[in-house]
Amino acid sequence: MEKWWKERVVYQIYPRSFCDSNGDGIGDIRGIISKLDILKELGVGILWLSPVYRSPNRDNGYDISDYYSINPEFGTMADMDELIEKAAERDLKIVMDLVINHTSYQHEWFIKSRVKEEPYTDYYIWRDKPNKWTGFFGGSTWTFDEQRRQYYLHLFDEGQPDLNYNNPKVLKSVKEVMRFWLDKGVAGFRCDVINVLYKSSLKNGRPRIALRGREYFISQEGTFEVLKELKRDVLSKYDCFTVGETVMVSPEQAKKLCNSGLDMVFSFEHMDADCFFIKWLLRRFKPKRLFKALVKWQTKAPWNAVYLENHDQPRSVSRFGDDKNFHKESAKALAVLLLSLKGTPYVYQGEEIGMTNFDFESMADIRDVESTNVYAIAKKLHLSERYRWRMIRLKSRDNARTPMQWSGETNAGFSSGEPWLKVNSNYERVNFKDEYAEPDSIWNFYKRLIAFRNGSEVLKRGDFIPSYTGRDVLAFERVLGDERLGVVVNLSGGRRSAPCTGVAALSTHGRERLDGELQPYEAAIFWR
Ligand code: ISL
Ligand code: CA
Repeated sequence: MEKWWKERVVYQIYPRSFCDSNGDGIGDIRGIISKLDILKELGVGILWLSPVYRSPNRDNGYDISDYYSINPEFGTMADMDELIEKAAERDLKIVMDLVINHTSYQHEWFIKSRVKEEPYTDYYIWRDKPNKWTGFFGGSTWTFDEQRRQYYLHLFDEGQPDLNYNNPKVLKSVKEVMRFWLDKGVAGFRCDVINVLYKSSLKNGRPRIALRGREYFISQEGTFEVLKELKRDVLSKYDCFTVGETVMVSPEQAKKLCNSGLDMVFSFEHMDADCFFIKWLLRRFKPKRLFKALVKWQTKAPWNAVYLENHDQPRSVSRFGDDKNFHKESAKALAVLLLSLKGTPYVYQGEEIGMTNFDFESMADIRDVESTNVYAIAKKLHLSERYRWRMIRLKSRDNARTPMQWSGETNAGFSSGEPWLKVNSNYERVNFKDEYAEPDSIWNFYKRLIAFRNGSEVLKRGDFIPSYTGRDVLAFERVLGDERLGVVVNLSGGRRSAPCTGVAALSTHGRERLDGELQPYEAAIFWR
């Protein structure tokens, strides 16, 4: 028997945009509870919730002001307990987002740190003078605090001060937080930006276009030590798992992070298939770049967290598929890719019904702090209005955050009130209710694929063996003992041939045999 977290498919919920039970326009925990049966039917086995803790929402919950309470917008601790219980009744495990690189500036620790109240004086990183580092959302990583008359470090928004991992008291507090949630019965953590925790120096570092200073905060020795300690003192005492979100790691570093206590990591190399190194430097998407990065990680990392979408990334069908001419086909082809690679697959809410990027027309509709910051910086750099909007339209994180489209009714069935972020106007065409009813839909294809995977030892555990990486086509095998499954994916709007013949187990085009010829965006899993 493999570990359960290697065998199950994960479903990521962005609670704010999932389902609103009380009409205030904000998704909530009771909304999630109301959808558990549908998620069970889809076949997923683990639910990862983006942060639901108390937060002033500068970064939609990734700025936590109290790790021990639920944001009232989302419900109460009693609702959370009920969610964990009702999920368990259906054998669904709940995974929490653990954001411990930083807290909110409204966290009690920070408020006390500002006035040097012990033991919080050194919970954060304070300096009399800022260095030249630049942060994830652009601009300086330092903000002056009037009360303390010093600058504090924040790799993200100024509302997200970084914790000081040179202070053992910080780690002690973090361990308490983790135990609290594990004792409640959650099954693990998705660890936010986990490889930047430890800052080994505050020297300027060499000049760079993005993330100056990173040689002192990415994957530093101190971070590995922190992870080992968390594993030893907390994680190893529970039947749980961790997936680390890691920025700029190589497969070798991923291995090291896993040896230090994480069970798997989200890497980002395949997310560069449509940009140069940072997401804002746009270039045209090329399937081959995506395939190459995936194959590299498949063959080099110990165990992958496989994903094509999350709450920070544009929608995959708009980005790697064709949401205009081949919406259904390309969404299904991407599903085959996601669910047949080796590793634990992560489906992001809405991906299973082919939700697309937003159709907003101006910054007035944008809510994401990263987008507004970057847009302002681009303006200062005198980039044209047109280019700036193109950047936002293609890459804004709000693309993935528009409300879940449950039906063709008012507000896509997400809420009876005005949603916090505009619904995509294609909801009458793209929505769960219709997808559920239509046997040949994307949702039903996901359901069949997940069921197939859940019942297939070779897909869950088999080796990954690449067989063909073309410009638009990827083919590989999964092998376990003498069982062999072939997988082929065409990510182009043209007909392609590829070395694949066999009997189809699952096909995007309802095909029974593979004969080496593929239709636009055709993909299949087949027996060789
Ligand atoms: O969003 C990104 C690219 O679009 C990344 O730079 C992202 O900010 C980075 O991967 C870290 O993401 C995580 O931590 C952030 C939070 O805003 C993100 O939502 C979260 O996934 C700070 O907590
Ligand atoms: Ca609500």
